[in-house]
Amino acid sequence: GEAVPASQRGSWSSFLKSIASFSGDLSSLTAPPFILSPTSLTEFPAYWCERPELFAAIAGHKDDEERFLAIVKWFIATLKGQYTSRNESMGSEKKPLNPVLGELFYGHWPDKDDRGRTTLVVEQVSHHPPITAYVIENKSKGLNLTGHNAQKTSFSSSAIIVKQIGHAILTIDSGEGEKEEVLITLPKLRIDGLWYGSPYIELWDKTNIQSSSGWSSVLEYKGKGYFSGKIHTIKATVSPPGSSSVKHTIEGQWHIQTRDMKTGKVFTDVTFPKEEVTVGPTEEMEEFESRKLWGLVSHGIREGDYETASREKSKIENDQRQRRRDEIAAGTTWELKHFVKLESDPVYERLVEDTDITPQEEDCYVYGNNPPAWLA
Ligand code: 0T9
Repeated sequence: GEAVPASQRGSWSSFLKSIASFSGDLSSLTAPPFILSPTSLTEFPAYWCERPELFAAIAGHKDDEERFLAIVKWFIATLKGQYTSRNESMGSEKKPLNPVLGELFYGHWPDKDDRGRTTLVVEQVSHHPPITAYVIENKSKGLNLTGHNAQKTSFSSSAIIVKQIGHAILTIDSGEGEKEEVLITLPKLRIDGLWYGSPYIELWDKTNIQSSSGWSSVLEYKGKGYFSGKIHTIKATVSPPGSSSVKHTIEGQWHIQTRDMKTGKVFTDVTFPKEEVTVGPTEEMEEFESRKLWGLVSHGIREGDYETASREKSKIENDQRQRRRDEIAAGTTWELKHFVKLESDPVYERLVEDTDITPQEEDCYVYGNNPPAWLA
């Protein structure tokens, strides 16, 4: 492959062979150095808020329909960061660091232009299988996004197929009357470009956004060769309460622009820079905060010092194995810091009633509200 350094071709092809003969948790497979990312998966939930003004804008509408359109707009605008930003910053999709149980990631987006301050709390709530839980809050606007993420991977001819397990619930508290609750399901992914050593993501299938106000949207994803022949294509339809009739249709490419098909007006435009999350200094972090925990590994990967990276990674993994052994010996289990596990999410159950959205199949996590000191 072209993007694979000559010295790593052998290990890349054996990595691909192991992917092909394997399904389940890819995160545990050892990959050649050139494809390693210095960033842990616990940082990924920040992608939900890299357009903080669009998130805040959701709270700015009294009308149910207008507010719902603001939700769809914010959601579509997050896709570019979620699914193409590694290609932009590192040249291709890379294999993220596999978080340890209890790994934490904290950050915020400062208040600016009346948008309010938005905070992020992430915790790795399971290691096998990897599950990441997060909460993003803008208290001054009454917004809370709580979600969790896991993946089921399989291999099909030349691509990795990723089914995302998990969902997000957006709660909007206007301070008057009942809170609005909105379920967001997650798209499926296809990772192509593997043979050349330059993986990239395409989205497929769909996302449902279902609000307790009754407004709903189905967002369909297609890649090259489907409805427009273009990459990263999206078509969203928005329907009023109690009806499957379509009131709005939005079409375009999620990494560039989409338009409202009725008015012809631009609906989302992500061709200007996003705002990365602000994170405190690493020196002040606790042991399990992602950038502190992986500091030496990430540094090694960034500097091309893979010997140090792999030595430091082994140290972390051995420490984890020892902790699990100690827990078994002591008859204890790891205690989560911020999240509580539920077998089923009552909000999900309620919102999918009378819809054709798949019933919840996985455990879920709710915020236990034990905020880190800096956030309180
Ligand atoms: C939630 C997102 C998710 C996490 C990543 C599949 C993937 C792990 C999960 C779904 C975020 O909101 C959005 C974006 C990217 C997804 C990752 C892309 C990826 O390749 C990894 C998997 C586990 C791999 O590392 C596969 C091997 C690698 C060599 C291909 C680059």
